[in-house]
Amino acid sequence: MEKRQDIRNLAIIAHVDHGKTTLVDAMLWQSGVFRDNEQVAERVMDSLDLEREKGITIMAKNTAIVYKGVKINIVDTPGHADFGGEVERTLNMVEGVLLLVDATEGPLPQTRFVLGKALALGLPPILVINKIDRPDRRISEVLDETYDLFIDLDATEGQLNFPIIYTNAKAGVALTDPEARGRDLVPLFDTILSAIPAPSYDPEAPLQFLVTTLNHSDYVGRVAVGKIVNGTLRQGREVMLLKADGTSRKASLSAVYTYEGLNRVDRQTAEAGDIAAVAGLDDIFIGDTLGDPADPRPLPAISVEEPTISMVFSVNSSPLAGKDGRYLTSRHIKERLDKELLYNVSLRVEQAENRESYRVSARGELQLAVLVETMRREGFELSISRPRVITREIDGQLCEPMEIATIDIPESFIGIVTEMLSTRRGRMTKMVNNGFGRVRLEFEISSRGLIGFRSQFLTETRGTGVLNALLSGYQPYTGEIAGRPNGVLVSDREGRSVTFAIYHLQPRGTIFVNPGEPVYAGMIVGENSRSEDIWVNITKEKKLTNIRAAGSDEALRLIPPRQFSLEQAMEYIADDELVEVTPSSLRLRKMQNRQR
Ligand SMILES: Nc1nc2c(ncn2[C@@H]2O[C@H](COP(=O)(O)OP(=O)(O)OP(=O)(O)O)[C@@H](O)[C@H]2O)c(=O)[nH]1
Ligand SMILES: [Mg+2]
Repeated sequence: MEKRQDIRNLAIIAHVDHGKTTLVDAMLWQSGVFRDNEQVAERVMDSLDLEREKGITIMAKNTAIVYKGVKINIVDTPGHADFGGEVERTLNMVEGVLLLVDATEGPLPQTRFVLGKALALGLPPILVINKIDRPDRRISEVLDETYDLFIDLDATEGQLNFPIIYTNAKAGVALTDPEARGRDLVPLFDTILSAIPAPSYDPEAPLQFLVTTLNHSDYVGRVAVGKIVNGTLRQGREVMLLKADGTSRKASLSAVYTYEGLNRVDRQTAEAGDIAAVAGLDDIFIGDTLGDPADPRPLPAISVEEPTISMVFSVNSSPLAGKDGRYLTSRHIKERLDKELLYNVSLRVEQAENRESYRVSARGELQLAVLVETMRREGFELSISRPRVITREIDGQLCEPMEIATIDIPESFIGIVTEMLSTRRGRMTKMVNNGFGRVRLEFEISSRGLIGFRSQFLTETRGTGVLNALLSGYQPYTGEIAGRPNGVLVSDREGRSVTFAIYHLQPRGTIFVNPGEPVYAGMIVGENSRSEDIWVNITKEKKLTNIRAAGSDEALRLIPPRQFSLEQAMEYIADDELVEVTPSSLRLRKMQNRQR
């Protein structure tokens, strides 16, 4: 075996929001990728619209910088648990990881998940304690908690000897001693060169390129990103495409790229050890190998965790369908989902019971919500059902996905939160008081029990609570969990909502619509304060019995309606309800348009 001393490949992994993308920004700036006066967006790697809006990374992305003559390929990964599949795959192209941990929050569920994957692959970590500028930082405790986590995950002696770097990613400062002063990321760059192994390869072996990510380019079509394990990629050269299912065919590479800063740069050749991308193969998929036609040697296929939650996507059948969307039919929806499957490996799509519907399975609600949000921006209309967990039969027993929920709250909310979770059949496994007036609780709870919990939790803790959850595996079914405690107010006819009617319905619960909004029979216009559903006339006008009363509607004070985000709407609805999604509106509705 030989080593590419001029290359390092690493992935940055962490729990959501611990600062990965911000650190990549600083690394890009300090390695001279941008001109001094260049206008560059903050968290430049978060380039998708939804990533910028939500402030989170959704897709893993590649970049490369040069430091002391060594090319450092960096993969920025998402920290949100729903996109854990992205992280898992990208670990197949690197030789080490930067594990970021927030200096205040410490290791959280996703830290455990991503670190577990990295250690299992034998990747050496560099521990980066980030956000050391936070006034409430607690560096030594966080360090202890991180060591505990490594031990808990059965790290080897070698893996436990990780170097530690302290950073303020926002200011672009890295230190080997948290109390020292610093100006730049040099200590981090130097540690990367010394602690992350150079990629090794077999100079005698034929081409082996493992596909770990797919991108799309309007110019060249599908672009497959991965690591050149052995051999050389050459533009125009004939290669063997070895599919993960065992079939193979010859193909020719129309383009070969490597990374330089934020760009994918065209190359004649790319050599073993580097992270590269190829174009020209429209049927290439994640887990496939490109090999030498004279000596094809497939690499082990990549495994991705199975989906745990599913939701039915169907045609928008509401009376208001087709008003503002461009893509309405089940064929449109099917084609769009098929396209998504090409890039989104952790997703599954199957025909649902109804011919016009598809069951889409994913790793979590946010992953599904992101897909729906993307589709509506592209001009789709659809209706979606309440998310359901995917159960499995294990040894003849019905099992369901379980999660570890980590909750940070002010002490005063312990009672209410514990009660909410126990009615959802959660079991408290840990309680730590950090002494800042906040406590951290850990619960073991079914994924089913967590559906709809997040919004309730935020309301009850007045927005001060932080909830993180991580799938921990399958366990026997935990029993019935009561659904939404409240019934809904359902419009019994088509028309427009009217101030007068809303005013008189307000005392019954919480209204979801503004005056003047179109409504239809079966549309949910509010929440009942009691448990049953009531069908109401929200279009009722005041009878104009005398002149003075006319127009006095303005005097009726309305409480602002409750508005739902897509995720909140998905979590809110019951089994016999749907969310109607169009490019410009979200409406909740009953599946039936008549009271039964
Ligand atoms: N005070 C402080 N804030 C930081 C630091 N690094 C990052 N942040 C902030 O933390 C927030 C999250 O940063 P991101 O870089 O998006 O975190 P991330 O790990 O990429 O998040 P995901 O990709 O969604 O998992 C942003 O508001 C950053 O400005 C730091 O060193 N100090
Ligand atoms: Mg990020």
